[in-house]
Amino acid sequence: MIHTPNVGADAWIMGLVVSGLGTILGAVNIITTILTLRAPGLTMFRMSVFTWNILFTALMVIMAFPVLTAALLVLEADRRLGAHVFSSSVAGPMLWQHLFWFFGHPEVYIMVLPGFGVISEVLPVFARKPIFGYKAIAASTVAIAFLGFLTWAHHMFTAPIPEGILVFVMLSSYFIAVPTGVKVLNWVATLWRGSIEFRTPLLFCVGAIAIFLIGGISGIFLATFPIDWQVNETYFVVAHLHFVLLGGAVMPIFAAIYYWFPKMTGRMLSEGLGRLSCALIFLGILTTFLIQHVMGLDGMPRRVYEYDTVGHLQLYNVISTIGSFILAAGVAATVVNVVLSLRKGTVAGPDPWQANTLEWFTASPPPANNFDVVPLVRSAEPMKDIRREVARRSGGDASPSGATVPAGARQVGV
Ligand SMILES: [Cu+2]
Repeated sequence: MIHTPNVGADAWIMGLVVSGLGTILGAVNIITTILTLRAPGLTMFRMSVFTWNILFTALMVIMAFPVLTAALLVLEADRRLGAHVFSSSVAGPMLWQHLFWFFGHPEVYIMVLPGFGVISEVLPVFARKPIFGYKAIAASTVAIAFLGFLTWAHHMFTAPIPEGILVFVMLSSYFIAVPTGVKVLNWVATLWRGSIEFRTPLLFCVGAIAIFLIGGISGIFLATFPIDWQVNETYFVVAHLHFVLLGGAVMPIFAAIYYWFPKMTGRMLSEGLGRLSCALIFLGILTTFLIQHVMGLDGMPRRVYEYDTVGHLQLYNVISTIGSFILAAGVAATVVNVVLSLRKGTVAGPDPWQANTLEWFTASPPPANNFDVVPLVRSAEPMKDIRREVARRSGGDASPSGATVPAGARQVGV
C-alpha cells in the first residue's frame, strides 16, 4: 500500500534521480580534469589544498551518490511497478535505512570537505605563512574520505542492529575525530606567529573553525550509542547538525565569497559590511543553536512545530528564534554587500590579497581563455615564485609579498 499515492512523491523521487546523475557526472568531470589537465610543473603535491579536497569530495560523490540514485529508482519501482523491495514483509525499511545512510553519512563530508579546503586556502594567505603540514592536511582529507564510508550505521543506533556492529560503528566514528583534529591543529599552527591580517575571509574562517569544533564535540557524544539512545530524535541532534554544517560548510562558503568575489567580478566587497555580516552570523549561530542542546536534553523532540510548555522550553525556543533573526540579518548584510559592491566596489586588480595560487596571476575577472600564456609551476605557492622572479628582474624588493606583478608580466608569462 502506498501512503502517499499522489504524483508529487514520484516527481520528488525522479527529480532526485536526475540531480544525482548530474552530481555524479560533475564529479567525473572534476576528477578527470584534476588528474589530466594540470598546468605544466603542477604535480599532485604542488596542487592547492583546496584542489585536494575537491578531488576527494568528487571521489566520495562517485562512491555515495550511485547508491542513493539506485535506491531511489528501486523506491519508484516499488511505487509504480509493483515491486516489493522495501516492503516491511521482507525487512525492506532496514534495507532502505542502510542504503540511505550509506549515502547520507558520506554526504556530510561531501558538504564539509570543500569548506575545509577553503579554510586551508585562506588561512595561509592572511597569516602570510605557508600552510602548516601540507601533506598531513592532504592525508587527513584522504583518511576522512575513507573512514566516512565505515560509519553510516551511527545514524541507525536505535534500529535493531547487533551490538557488536554498534561498537564497531561507534569506534570508527571516534576515529574520524583524529584526522579532523589534525586539520584543526594544522590550521591553528598556520596562524601561530603569522603576521595576521584580519580581513573578512579570514574572520569567516576562524569563526567556521570555532563553530565546527562545537559540532565535532557533540558528534563524539552522539557517536557513543548509549548517549544516542537518550538524545535520538531530539533537538540535541538538530543542534549538532547545524554546528557541523554551519561551521564546516556555510561559514566557509561566506569566506569563499569574500575571498574570490574580487577574482570573479573585478571588484572588492566592502570590509565594513563584511565584518558586520561575519559578527552577526557568528553570534546568530551561537544564539540559535547552543540552546538547542539544552532543549534536546530536556526532551524536546525534533520535527515538531508545537511543544509542551514544561520547564523552560518556551524561553529556550524564544532565545533560539531571536538568534535566527540575528543570523538572517548577517546573511542579509552580505547580500546587500554583494549588490552594492557589484557596481560601486573598489576595483580589485589581478591580485588584491597577495595570494599564493595561480588564479591570481590572471586578470579579474579572468578572460575566457584564463591565461594568455600557461605559467610554469615550480612549487606549491606559484604566485610567490612569480612575484620573487618579477622583483629579481626589476632589481626591486625581493620579498615575495613586497612586489606586485606588472600587467606586462602577465602577457609574456614569467
Ligand atoms: Cu554520520
